[in-house]
Amino acid sequence: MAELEGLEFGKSDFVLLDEVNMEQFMENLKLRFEKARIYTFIGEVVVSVNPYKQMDIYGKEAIDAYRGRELYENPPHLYAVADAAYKAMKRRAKDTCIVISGESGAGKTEASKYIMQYIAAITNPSQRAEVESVKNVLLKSNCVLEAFGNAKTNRNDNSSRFGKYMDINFNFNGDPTGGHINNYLLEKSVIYLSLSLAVLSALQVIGFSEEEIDSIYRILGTILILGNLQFETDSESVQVVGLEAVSHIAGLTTTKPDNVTKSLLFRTVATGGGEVIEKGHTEKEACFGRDAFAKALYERLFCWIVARINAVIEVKDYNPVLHGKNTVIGVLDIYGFEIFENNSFEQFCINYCNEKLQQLFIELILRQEQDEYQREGITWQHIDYFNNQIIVDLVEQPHKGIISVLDEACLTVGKVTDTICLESMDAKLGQHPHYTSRKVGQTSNAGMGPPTWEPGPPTGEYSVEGFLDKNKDPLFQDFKRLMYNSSNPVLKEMWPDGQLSITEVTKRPLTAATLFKNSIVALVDKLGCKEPYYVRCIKPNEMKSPVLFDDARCQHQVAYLGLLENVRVRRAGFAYRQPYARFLQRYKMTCEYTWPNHLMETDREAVEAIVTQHGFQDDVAYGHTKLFVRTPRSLFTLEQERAALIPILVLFLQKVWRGAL
Ligand code: AOV
Ligand code: MG
Repeated sequence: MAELEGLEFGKSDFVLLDEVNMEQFMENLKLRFEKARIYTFIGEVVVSVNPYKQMDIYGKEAIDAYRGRELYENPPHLYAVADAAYKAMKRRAKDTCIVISGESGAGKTEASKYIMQYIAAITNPSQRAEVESVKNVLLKSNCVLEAFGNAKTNRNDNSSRFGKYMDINFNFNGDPTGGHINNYLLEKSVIYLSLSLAVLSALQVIGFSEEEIDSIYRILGTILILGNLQFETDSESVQVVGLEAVSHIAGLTTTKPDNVTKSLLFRTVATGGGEVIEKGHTEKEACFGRDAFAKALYERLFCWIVARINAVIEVKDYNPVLHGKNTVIGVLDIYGFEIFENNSFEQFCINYCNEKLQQLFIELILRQEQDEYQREGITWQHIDYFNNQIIVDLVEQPHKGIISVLDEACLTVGKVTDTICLESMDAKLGQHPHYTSRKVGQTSNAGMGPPTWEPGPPTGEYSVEGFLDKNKDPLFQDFKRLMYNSSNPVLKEMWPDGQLSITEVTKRPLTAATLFKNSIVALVDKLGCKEPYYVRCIKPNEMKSPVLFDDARCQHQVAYLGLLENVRVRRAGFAYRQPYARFLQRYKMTCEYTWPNHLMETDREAVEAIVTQHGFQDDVAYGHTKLFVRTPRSLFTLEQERAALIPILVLFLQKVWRGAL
């Protein structure tokens, strides 16, 4: 618990509040924000409030202050968490992850960048060239992904429209040897973008070839032209307005103009009798096809870029026997919870993802903690918290969750409209305490989120208009084939499914919602088996103002992030725990009764001897199999003593060894 700063800056760890209640929590949070102390601990969790101004707390000097230090030795900072995760990885060979959460504009992406910079700065002290190049690619990849995947929204000028989970692999030296990026792309709304010189140079550093970069420009050009392409209906048939657009697209994608026109105006369909025919689009269908094509071009480009970066940073030739255990730190920066005036399928998915991550937080920090105390027979008062599993279930339960109803509607043959789909949701979910729906004018809305539970996450209201289309794969096979037949190998590589003939594609692909759900479930599994570190970001106001602390908005976030419960659990709990044998192994040298071996009946008694000799018996509890230590400070003393003893022991052992020779 950091106590290094004066109290005029508020308490640097919420665990130190006189009383744990919302009022005191908010008072402290506000005071610290006003005093430009944007970070505060809850034990090992960092709460961050977006300062909306440049802070002089990053950079080399600060990094040096945090490097290798214990969490409670310095004021709260992202660097402290990054260092804790790094130390756990290096000292205890643990896979760790840093999960950054908070709503849109709360500062997640900025935090993830500071964390990456910290890790880059503290590793590879010997400047080995191959490690430097891995670090370089990891850092540069961010710039590229942001250029392609961020956009201005109402809530954030630089909003991530994709989620990013980056694993960084480390060798036994603690130096990065590679990594892997998982992207959770969602909003395929095309960002018309022009590549800055910085992005171009980043692409080159990562190792994109001239041909690949040229192809990226060509695809972006194609997307731009598609955005302006119009159709007209004369007499019976639909035409493209202005033929130069078509030849332009054909030129950029190295395809034949006739084939471009054909894909824009017709679709190939297989009849019931197995016959393959070409069916002309209506003007509306042609527009729909064009937009789906542009979005798919963008999506495939993005995924291809990620795959390309992964190929560069993938750990190659790692031999665990030669190189020791390969450990991982994962950094998760995902799109934050967002509610706009009008919320659609994308918001629904984004918010579902955030519910899942909140669930993981509850699971790991709150529930596991309580369960463990119970298991170990340690007296402790149970803490109530809102478990959002019920909301997660509402979305993802097989057969009766929202996604399942949606999928069913998408698979139904015949005309199913968004409204009909909503009706079947009503039928299945009408009784659910967190589900309501209503009709507003022409469109229908389904609400998700607790109407009665206060405080709770914001109630999400989603317009079902467009849900079905967005959930289906809306791209006609003709476009895929067109791209697959391009003589540009880069483009062709992005469309392997274009080689399928129309009769081969009858198998229903998984829907967008199910694919998304599967990827988030896989993500949560991945995070769940690592030692988690959390950064909880709070957005102080809606104006992007550096001086405004909107009490109500902040309190709302504190509530739905479960921060108060987090403090309670932490306060009631113990910062550190270890099985007796492991504790003994590490610290037996610090006590005369346990070194080199103890003569007690049990390991537990031996551990008691160490604890008593160091005088922190009031700060611990003895579980069935583990020792629990309340404050890290006690442990710090032990660590220091151990560190001081090691060189002496080594010297001693060397002498013994030489003597034996
Ligand atoms: P987000 O990642 O949480 O939103 P960002 O990290 O993009 O939010 O932060 C939004 C903006 O807040 C940034 O562009 C900065 O102007 C400012 N900001 C955030 N953190 C800091 C900081 N530590 N110091 C200075 N300015 C900061 V979204 O991606 O929308 O969920 O999908
Ligand atoms: Mg972001």
